Amino acid sequence: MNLPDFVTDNALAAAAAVLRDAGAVVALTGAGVSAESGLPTFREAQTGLWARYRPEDLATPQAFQRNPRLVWEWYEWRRSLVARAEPNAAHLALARMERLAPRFTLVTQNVDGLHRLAGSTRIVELHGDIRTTICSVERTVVESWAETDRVPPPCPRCGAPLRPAVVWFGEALPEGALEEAFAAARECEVLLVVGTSLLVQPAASLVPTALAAGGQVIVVDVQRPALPRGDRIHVLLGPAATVVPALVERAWGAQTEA
Ligand code: BV8
Repeated sequence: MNLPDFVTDNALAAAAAVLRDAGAVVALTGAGVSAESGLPTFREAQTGLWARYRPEDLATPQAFQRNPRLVWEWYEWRRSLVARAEPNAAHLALARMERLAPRFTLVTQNVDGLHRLAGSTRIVELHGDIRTTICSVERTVVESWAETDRVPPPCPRCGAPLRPAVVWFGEALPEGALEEAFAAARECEVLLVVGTSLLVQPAASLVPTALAAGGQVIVVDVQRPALPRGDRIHVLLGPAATVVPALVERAWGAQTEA
């Protein structure tokens, strides 16, 4: 597998050895793991009519309160991109890793559902799921609603505006998910960080949590995220869909999966 220029064979071999010897592995993914599935990352400038908006300004309860139609239409646009997206080789390699590592937890900040489509099962979704719609008041899932020219459509039960089942900035993460993610990070020998700028909290704190517990951190990204240097931090610079499969291949070769 031809590696990107920035990933030396030694760096890959060292990271693969750490991964193969680990009893418990946690993977933390961000928008970068879905970039090669054609989904724009959060920090990339958005395209077309959304170019003039910053995601952080739209993904908030205040934005929804102020302009529910604009926020709903932004999510409809993103849902249309997600509906056309397929898992890429990085998603598939992470699903294979779940079957090869003795203990594995995938913690994702993404809301696109591509890890599940790739076959991962032990998934902690920190920021929800863009494909699911909830009532903005009752917070219960709404599977379908009557045709209407009202945007956002009203909840069929209480009439409140519908919204996507994602965690907005300023909203609490799902209790159970947060606890499960931090417990896994405290117990893992290796935290594999793929495609996240580590700018969003509290997800980004999983990295210092794993390091404080004595774990090793392997980072796969096209640029080095904000991280201290240290001998327990391995950085593999390159696109996830190339580097993650190479890492799994190097660690476990053609070993059949459990
Ligand atoms: C909360 C869903 C409290 C919506 C998202 C300290 C502690 C606690 C909170 C805070 C804190 N400091 C600040 C906060 C507030 C805030 C926050 O973090 N703000 C930031 C902007 C500073 N956090 C919150 O509000 C959180 N809530 O803490 O609540 C609370 C408690 C009790 C009661 C009430 C409140 C909620 C945060 C969740 C926000 N929702 N998503 C939606 O999607 O619309 S987060 C959103 O941004 C995404 O889901 C994603 O998780 C995140 C973007 O991060 P990344 O995934 O990393 O994406 P990004 O574009 O940044 O980076 C892409 C990376 O990929 C880059 O590194 C790039 O180089 C790389 N890349 C690109 N291409 C490739 C690649 N890598 C590999 N291969 C490639 N091909």
